[in-house]
Amino acid sequence: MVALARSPRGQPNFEDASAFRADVLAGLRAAPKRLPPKYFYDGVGSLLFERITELPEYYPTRCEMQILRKHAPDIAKLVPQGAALVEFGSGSSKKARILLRALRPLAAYVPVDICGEMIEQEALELRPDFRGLKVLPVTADITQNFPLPQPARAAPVRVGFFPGSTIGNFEPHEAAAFLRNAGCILGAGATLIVGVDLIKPVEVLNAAYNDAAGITAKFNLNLLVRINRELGGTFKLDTFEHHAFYNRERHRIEMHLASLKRQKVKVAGETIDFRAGETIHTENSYKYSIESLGALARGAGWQPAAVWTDERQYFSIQAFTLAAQS
Ligand code: AVJ
Repeated sequence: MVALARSPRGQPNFEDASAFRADVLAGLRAAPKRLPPKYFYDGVGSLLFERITELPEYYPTRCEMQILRKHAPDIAKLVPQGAALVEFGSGSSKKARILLRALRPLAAYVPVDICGEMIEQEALELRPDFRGLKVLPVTADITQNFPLPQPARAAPVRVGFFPGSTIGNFEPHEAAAFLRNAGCILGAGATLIVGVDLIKPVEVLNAAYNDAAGITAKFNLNLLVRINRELGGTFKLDTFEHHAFYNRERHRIEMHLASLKRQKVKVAGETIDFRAGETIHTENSYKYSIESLGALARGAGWQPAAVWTDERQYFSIQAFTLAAQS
């Protein structure tokens, strides 16, 4: 998982239990209270996220897949023969598969994720379908610098792939830091292909995070279920409510869990006080315009090269090339 976000997990994540405990306690002691969205993706959370991607209101996954399918031949033109493809925070390789089918022979496909077991599993499933392709998973935190496997380093160029609008889980300054770091990892001549959710009518955004079937609410509340199970928490699920809304000033969906009453909750032996209506901020999902992401990328040393969107302009796939010096 990205230090902050990630893409859909296919499996429980295997992060250090003590990091989970420390992050949860720090977040619940803070004012306002918050929890990192990366912890949504335990086994149940990953399955709930899969269900979210199939909801009628949740457009991003469908839009991105549609753009990828429709424009794969054009996107593939940005990836020279013999390049190495590096996927950041890959989770499931569902989207990479569409690209891989359209690409000329590659030096390697390098899925990078903090959850090692999952990408190893994905690699096992990918290899028989792409015979002759070197699939070289790397277990790493994509917000940090990490070494690429030798065949990827030896390739004439490297192309990054960061789908799923995972970039939207970062604060804008963190997104810029990620882009700069990706430039360092990929090196001279690199291209970066990023899937980004776009600013759109507020009703569409609000509906996508407040689905009628209540799956997003379950996904959000599952964080408390996980804390109860893994950290001996005493959260009563029926005393917290899912709140999700678009913050127009900051161009982001915010997700919160609101305490319906004044109460005390125990977590890892510590008592946490809640006022009636007090919330835990569990996620930001930033929305960009083509221009605003372009400006952010330029600031991080990348030159906008191409953009693809769906007809409604709900979602975008944006390509950048590394500026000569940055
Ligand atoms: C996987 C971070 C892109 O922000 O839309 C879906 C996660 N949260 N519904 C998003 C999510 C609530 C999703 N990302």
